[in-house]
Amino acid sequence: AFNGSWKVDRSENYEKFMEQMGINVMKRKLAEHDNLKLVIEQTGDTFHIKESSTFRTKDINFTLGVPFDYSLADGTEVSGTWELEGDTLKGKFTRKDNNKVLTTTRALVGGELVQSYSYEGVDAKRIFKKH
Ligand code: MYR
Repeated sequence: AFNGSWKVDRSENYEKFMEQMGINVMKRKLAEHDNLKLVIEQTGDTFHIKESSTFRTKDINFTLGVPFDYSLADGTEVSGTWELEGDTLKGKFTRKDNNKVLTTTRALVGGELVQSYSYEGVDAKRIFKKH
């Protein structure tokens, strides 16, 4: 059900979240208009995601419950796992530079893909539309 091509439509509190992540103001301004697009292809427990934005394009492959490494668009490296709980994907990732945890979820809400992010007490959302 996550399958498809998703384009970010709007964000909530994302600027504050990035600030909490330690991203400088210039990068935050750019990141607010990153035109993030995710092409998600799920086959059983395995996901292939093509991420593209004004920053980069990236191919991501992971299997539910199996840890993997990922680098954020600003270069921050994390390692963690996605799991499926009911219809919600739940991700828990640990930053390699400071060992702090970033949690994230993906869920379909009214035909939109809602991704939530949480880091050190600050929550944000990005909402994607199918296209
Ligand atoms: C994926 O499934 O797309 C790859 C794994 C995602 C890991 C967590 C993503 C958090 C992204 C936060 C961006 C914040 C910029 C500071």
